Amino acid sequence: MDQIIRHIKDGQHLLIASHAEPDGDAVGSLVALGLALGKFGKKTTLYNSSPIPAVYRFLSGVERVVRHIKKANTYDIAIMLDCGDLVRIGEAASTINKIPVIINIDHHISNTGFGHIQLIDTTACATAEIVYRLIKALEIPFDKDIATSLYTGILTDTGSFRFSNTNQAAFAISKEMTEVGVDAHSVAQRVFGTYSLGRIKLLNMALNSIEISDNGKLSIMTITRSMLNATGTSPEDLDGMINYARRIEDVKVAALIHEIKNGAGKFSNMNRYHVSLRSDSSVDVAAVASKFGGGGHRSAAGFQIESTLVALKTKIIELAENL
Ligand SMILES: [Mn+2]
Repeated sequence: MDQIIRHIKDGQHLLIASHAEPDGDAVGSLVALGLALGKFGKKTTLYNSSPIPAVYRFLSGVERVVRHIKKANTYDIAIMLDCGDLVRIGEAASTINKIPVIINIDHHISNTGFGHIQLIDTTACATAEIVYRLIKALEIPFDKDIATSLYTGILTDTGSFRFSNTNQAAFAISKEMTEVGVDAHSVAQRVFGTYSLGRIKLLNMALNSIEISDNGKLSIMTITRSMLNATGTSPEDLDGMINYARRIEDVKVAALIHEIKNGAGKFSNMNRYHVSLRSDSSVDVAAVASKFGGGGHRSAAGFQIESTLVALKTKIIELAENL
């Protein structure tokens, strides 16, 4: 923390970024730190390679997030948030790699330890918790906008204070942020309040796709590109759908298979898939995901793979039998 503070104080132009296809923690941490360092008198650029999901666009400061960065020598420091691996940043990863000081702030157990300085706390409920500590250590006063971003990060990453990463800090920070002006009801309305009709239709298809392994311990939900096309939805609409597969009685692990694009191979039935894994925490899905080159937390992890759908399901079911 002391090293990071020294670098921030000396920094001229700081690049702050979070992982592609951002969730509430990735957006909230990014915006909160950007607003806070702005108040601290620092020149900052906020970067995310993906569009900000509609449900998080109410946060003040998201309009500052850009999808492209300038040459590496524009910035003297890069602060990477909620990003287990530098490649998760997306397109700009190779440019960021050339920035003189890379600071890695995260709570993923699978973090590769990339960068020059690491502030990784796997007991933190969200990266927003660590960003809170950093803002506090810099003695930057919280205001309603910073507080709302941090609260959104904690609210979403803890699944509304229900997931196993929900700790005392989640409540303590949330209490402090409400004292600074966070309107918990209005945040909840924005983040969880309404769904587009397309998203409800996609949910219907996703529920129909659920398969259960013979031993009843694994559920698989499959979402193809044609489902997204048919419902006019985008990948951000998948957010949270895996929880329906995870909540089924006796299920210990849920897998969401999301078809991303055609495979590079010559066989037309090969596709690139993103697989999200969730467990009731009796199974370490980060360990499972790492076998496929992915990562995450004990009860929430993921990986990408090029495969046929049938072969991929077979692999996942084999895994279930070994649970
Ligand atoms: Mn997070």
